[in-house]
Amino acid sequence: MSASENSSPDVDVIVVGAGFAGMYLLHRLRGLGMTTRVLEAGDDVGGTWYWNRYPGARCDIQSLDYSYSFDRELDEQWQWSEKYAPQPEILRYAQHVADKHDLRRDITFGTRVSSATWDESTSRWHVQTSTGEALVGRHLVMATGCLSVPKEIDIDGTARFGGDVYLTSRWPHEGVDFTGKRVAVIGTGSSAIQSTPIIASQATQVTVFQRTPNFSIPARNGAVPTAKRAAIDAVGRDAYRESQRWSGAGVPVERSMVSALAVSEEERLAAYEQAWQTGGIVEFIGTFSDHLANPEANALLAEFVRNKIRSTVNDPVVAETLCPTTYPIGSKRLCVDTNYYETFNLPHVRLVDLHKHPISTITETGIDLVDESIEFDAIVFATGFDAMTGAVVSVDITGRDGVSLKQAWSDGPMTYLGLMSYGFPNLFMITGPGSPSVLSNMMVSIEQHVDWIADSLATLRTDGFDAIEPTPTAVSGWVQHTNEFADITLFPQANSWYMGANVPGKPRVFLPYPGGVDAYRRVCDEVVAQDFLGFERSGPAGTKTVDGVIRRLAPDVGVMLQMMSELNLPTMDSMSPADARAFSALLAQSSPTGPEVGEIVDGVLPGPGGDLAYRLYRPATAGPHPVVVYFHGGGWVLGDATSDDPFCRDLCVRTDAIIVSADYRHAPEHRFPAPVDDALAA
Ligand code: NA7
Repeated sequence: MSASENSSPDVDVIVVGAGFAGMYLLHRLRGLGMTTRVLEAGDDVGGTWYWNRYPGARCDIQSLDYSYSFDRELDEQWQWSEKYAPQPEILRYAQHVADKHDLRRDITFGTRVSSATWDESTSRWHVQTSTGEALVGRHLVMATGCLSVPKEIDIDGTARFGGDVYLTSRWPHEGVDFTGKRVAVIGTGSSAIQSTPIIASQATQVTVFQRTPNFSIPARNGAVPTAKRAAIDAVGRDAYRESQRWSGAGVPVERSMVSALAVSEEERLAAYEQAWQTGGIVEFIGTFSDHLANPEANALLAEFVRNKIRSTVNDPVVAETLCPTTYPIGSKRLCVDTNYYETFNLPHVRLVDLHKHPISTITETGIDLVDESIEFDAIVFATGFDAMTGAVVSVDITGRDGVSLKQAWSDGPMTYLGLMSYGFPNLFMITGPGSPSVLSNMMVSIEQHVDWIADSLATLRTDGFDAIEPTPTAVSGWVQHTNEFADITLFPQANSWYMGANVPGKPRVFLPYPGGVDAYRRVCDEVVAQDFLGFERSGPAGTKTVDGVIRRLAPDVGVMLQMMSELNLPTMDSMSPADARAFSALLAQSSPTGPEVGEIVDGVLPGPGGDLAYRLYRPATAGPHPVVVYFHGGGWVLGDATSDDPFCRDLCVRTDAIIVSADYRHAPEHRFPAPVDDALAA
């Protein structure tokens, strides 16, 4: 045994990043008696909220939700000044937590991790920092945030510009006063949407350079809503926090089970208007159940927002330019603003559509478009991030057999649960790709990941293991499940940073897990309950591999079964046929109506046991059309020729075929093979 094998590691856990994830992890690990070193590039805690100090920066999830739940005393004592707290207040909150829990003594600031190498012989991570320090740790946790590495500025001539250059995500700590300045804002994502109105309130001239318009809804910011506070008090803080954990997006809102297509236009618009007036991205997208899954439903919500833009912006050409039309609403993160669209009514604010007037170069004094030169004193780049994977692979991580994480992820991130990768034992990620992360209230997802990691490390120790790694089967199963889930949503239709599409050369893969915080939490809990399904653990107690795939069911089927289980109904097979039929008819009523077809004919056909009803759907196009005979699902017991009406309409329109939906005799009154005979007759 070599000397290094005998020696203890410097620490049990090395944590990269002292944002909300790294801070809570440090607190948890201390509670377990594990020695921990946190390395942080910034000079203080706060992560995202340390770096993103641009004017107007604030959270887009209400502060009562976007806050830690682990410290009940903190939760009760801390008073947010606004519904959506501004960046300085969120940073103060992070600093307060660091003070309260005396976190800074284990955090080394101003230190970037440059490389991390796994030593298989000793089961240790060797970490090298920008300050020349070398550290050895048993476990390594990347708490590096999802939006922390700015996207490289890829506009020609940027270095030549003689005026001031700012990056929203690296804003000067002393702030910037734009009074009397001519300012260019490049980009129209959330950072630009939050900062532009404030920049415009100071500057003499503001020009916003837009490549792709974004959907934004009003924040309706102000004091913390008394109704929300009262709702929390009514159920009690613990119960409220628990309901966050078991919600779809980490914000407890009632989940609509109604399709946007299943209600009248009047009812739909009233629901949209109410959500528009109250604000909240989760609530707005969630007004109906199918905005993120059904293009037709999505188009209705998108048009509602476009109409709001049209009625806000005075100049119709500017309004139309601000209207997103090339991707479904919600497939890029919905923005939340205060007076963004209104800002374009100010005489000194101008919008440049980069599709019509591309930038040819940045010059010493301004920006040259292909058809115009504009002079500026300052340029603000609000051009986004190398999201989700950027910060993880920016550290030169080398796993087993000298394979780098960058190589392992060259076709897209390969993770199990967004927590770990094969070939990189004892390396964890918090809110990594393949976990709900940016599709959720980050605080809820951070706490869940930290708790899972801390609890798992404690279990490993108790069980006599010191190394853990997912199996290749588990990783590929999870990646497949995540992709299949994304494919039943509209997310892949946008060129978003969710898809890695904003960074040239980055693989086009949907990065977060779209199944929801609640479903994901269930998965993580099940993995542990099934003796760490999908993991190999090793150490003094030997090696234990529990191989397998945690989710095999098609995601839409899984969602349906979950929804049904939440209704707490008796199972179908325990109902009488009459009750089961009534229930199935009730379910059918809540379906959207389906598209218009050319013609619908109801009729009867002669069957072996008497007449059988059918409904025929004829396409609106000129024939001849092929004919599809369709038998409704219903386990031979339920349904009739019209119970799958919306689906048959859809099938008719999409396949351009005549669909004949035929009835059959039901069991148990008519036993097998009666329905098969009926099918043959049809
Ligand atoms: P985003 O949402 O990625 O926005 C970046 C914006 O910058 C977006 O409008 C981009 O247009 C634009 N962009 C990027 N590169 C260029 C170039 N070269 N030329 C012109 N325009 C460019 O980042 P944010 O910081 O605003 O927000 C990130 C998240 O933080 C946000 O979703 C919230 O969750 C909080 P594109 O769309 O690529 O055409």
